[in-house]
Amino acid sequence: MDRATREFAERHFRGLQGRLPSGVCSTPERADFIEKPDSLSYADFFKGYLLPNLPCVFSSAFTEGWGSRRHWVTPSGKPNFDFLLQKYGDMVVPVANCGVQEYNSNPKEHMPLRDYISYWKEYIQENYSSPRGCLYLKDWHLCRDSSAEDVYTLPVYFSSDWLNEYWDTLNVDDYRFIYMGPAGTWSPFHADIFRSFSWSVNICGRKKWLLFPPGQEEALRDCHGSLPYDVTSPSLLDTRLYPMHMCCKPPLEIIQEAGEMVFVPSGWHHQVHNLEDTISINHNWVNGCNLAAMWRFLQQELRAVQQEIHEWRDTMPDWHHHCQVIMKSCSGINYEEFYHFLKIITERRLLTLAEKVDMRKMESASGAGPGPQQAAFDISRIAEVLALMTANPDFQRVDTSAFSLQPSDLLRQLEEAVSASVSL
Ligand SMILES: O=C(O)CCC(=O)C(=O)O
Ligand SMILES: [Fe+2]
Repeated sequence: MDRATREFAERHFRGLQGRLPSGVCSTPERADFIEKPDSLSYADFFKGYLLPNLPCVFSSAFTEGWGSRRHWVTPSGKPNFDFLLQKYGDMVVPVANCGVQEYNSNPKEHMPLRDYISYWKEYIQENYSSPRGCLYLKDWHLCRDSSAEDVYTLPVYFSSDWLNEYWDTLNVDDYRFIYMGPAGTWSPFHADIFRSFSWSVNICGRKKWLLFPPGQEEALRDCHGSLPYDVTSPSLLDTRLYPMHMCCKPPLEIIQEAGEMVFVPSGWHHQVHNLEDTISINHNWVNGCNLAAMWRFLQQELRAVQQEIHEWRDTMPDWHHHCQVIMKSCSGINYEEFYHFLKIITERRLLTLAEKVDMRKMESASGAGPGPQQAAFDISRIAEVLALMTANPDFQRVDTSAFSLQPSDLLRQLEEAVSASVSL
């Protein structure tokens, strides 16, 4: 990131004064299509899509050199089952049954990739049908479970990714996924975990995306306040069931071809259909641009838990602590872990700023990507969100006595770093 982009970004967030961009943003007619890799710099992407939280599609030229596009695909553009079997056949993968609705998702089982590929081949032979239903391999953590070298290279636009940076330091998990499935497999209506961004590349095949800007989902709630499982279901036209549906604008539709890369902004609800036999790679990611959205989401998650067990509030000692425990098991994160996440990212950015002279050389050499200006921007975003957090009564109830660094001390360090980086 260059200095001008950082100033632009900091002005953008100062203008919001701690609020998220308000209300429903209107649905764009179409998503921008970026044809040539050298026509869009990191700063262009940052200012044009990440900050305004707008989707875009990158052409297949951006992923031309990826090993997966060479090895995982046959010359006719179909999944290369032989290669995948030989390389990954023994690995155990998660598989969802698209034909069975369980709440707003699908039941999942685990099986060796070998068995999933046998199923897939049979499914094709039987004209895309099977007594086992329509099975979709989803959320396979290939990078966590094996070396994914030669599979793909992280595009620079998506390199400020604190979620994966944080989980990599803990060495237990990641938010890097492989999806594969026959034509007809699909992902039900959802917004991504923690209000993260996602990017998704088709290694082969085609997808149809239906995207709704943040806030539009309110018009898609049913008479009980629940979001739909399938936004294409005719039941949405029943005004008794979906009383606000007529206020909902049609979604932004994207047809994503082989090799193309879709950027999904934070908090945009979406539903995704594989139009052909498709393999895709995606990451979920959070950074300074959607950190406040993540914090707001965590507060909503806690509120939902509190509502669920409110009747025990007066009789249960440690009720607030129990809410945090339940939140961690339902949402994968609670306030303590979110604080730890902010602390780890802060420490890494303070290191970058301490080494800024070397980093500045690096930045100018590569011409893009994170460096001291990005670190300074990150620090300013964490400072803003941590200030909100330390003022939050539920966070104030978290027992921080065993924390290696008290939140007030971290906030002071951040504020000092923000002041020192003004002249950077
Ligand atoms: O490709 C799919 O089925 C779902 C992908 C998705 O939801 C995402 O990348 O956020
Ligand atoms: Fe998603």
